[in-house]
Amino acid sequence: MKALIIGAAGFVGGHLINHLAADCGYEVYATKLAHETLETENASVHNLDILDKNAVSELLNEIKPDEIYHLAAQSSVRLSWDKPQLTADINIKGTINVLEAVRDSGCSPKILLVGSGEEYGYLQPDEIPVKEDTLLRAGNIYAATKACQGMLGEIYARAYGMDIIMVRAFNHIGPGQSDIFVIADFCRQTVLAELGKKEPVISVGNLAAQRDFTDVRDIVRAYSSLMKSGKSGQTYNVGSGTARSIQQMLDMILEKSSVSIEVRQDQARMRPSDVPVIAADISRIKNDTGWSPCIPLDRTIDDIMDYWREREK
Ligand code: A2R
Repeated sequence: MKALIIGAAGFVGGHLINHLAADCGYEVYATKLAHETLETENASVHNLDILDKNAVSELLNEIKPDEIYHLAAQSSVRLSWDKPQLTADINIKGTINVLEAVRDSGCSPKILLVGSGEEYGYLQPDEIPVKEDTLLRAGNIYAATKACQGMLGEIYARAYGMDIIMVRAFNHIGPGQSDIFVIADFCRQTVLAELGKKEPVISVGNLAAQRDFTDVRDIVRAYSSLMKSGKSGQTYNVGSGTARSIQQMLDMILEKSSVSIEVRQDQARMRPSDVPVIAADISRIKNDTGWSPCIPLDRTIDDIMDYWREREK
């Protein structure tokens, strides 16, 4: 089985490469942007910018994959406020380029489009945990582009009979994530304080927001389970099913620190619009694939702290 992972130099890509190659025995092809580095023995690596549709077509014709995992994105909510055009270009136009390139290719791979739990936006208390057919009320620009990607996936599946599955992934965390994301940021700041490389103060934004956090290694297992037994044209939530406040997560991280750390609110870390509570109903993926998350949060945080201790030592 040949799998192509588009946008594999990011956080999820490395974990997905390892899972598909080592646990599933796939022949794995992975793409990255020319300026990115992706060192792996588990995949054949190609440069690809999804804004170049001809390049996507050429690569598909060369590889002829059975499965395509589309991860490439501008995936930061914070950056989407500063760079709305770039976010729309990559997340919407880029996805259309991938889908059109598949249509032109004459092959019919199964495609997984990775969207986000952020697409739901402002949820009412009685809508949580949120089911896939809930109205999308995107609360930020990143979320709006991912909602659009999901609609495009449904349209291409219906109009052209393409084998496409949409995912709404809730917050994933784990070793290797960039510290532009909140949990990686807190863990890195804590480790730097432990190492005496910064004062023992952690800068935080909105701690009241509640999110659904899942270990990235559980997330990539979900993606391959969906490729095996997810239904074409269907959208699936992938998350833990539990909402935890950023404050709770911070407390768990600080408990693991070897030094005492002061928490300081930083206005610059507040977002223009923050959705208060997000949590997934994961019955659909459980029913259709048998997947459920299995890595305890405590182990995930230990692994993230160890990742930063190793990187920053
Ligand atoms: O933005 P960069 O330089 O970090 O590169 C990202 C890459 N990417 C692209 N790849 C091909 N053509 C483009 N025009 C393009 N623009 C950006 O996609 C990055 O290496 C990768 C996405 O990885 P991350 O940002 O680390 O996302 P993550 O956490 O791996 O999530 C995978 C998917 C994304 O679609 C998220 O929006 C979704 O899961 O939650």
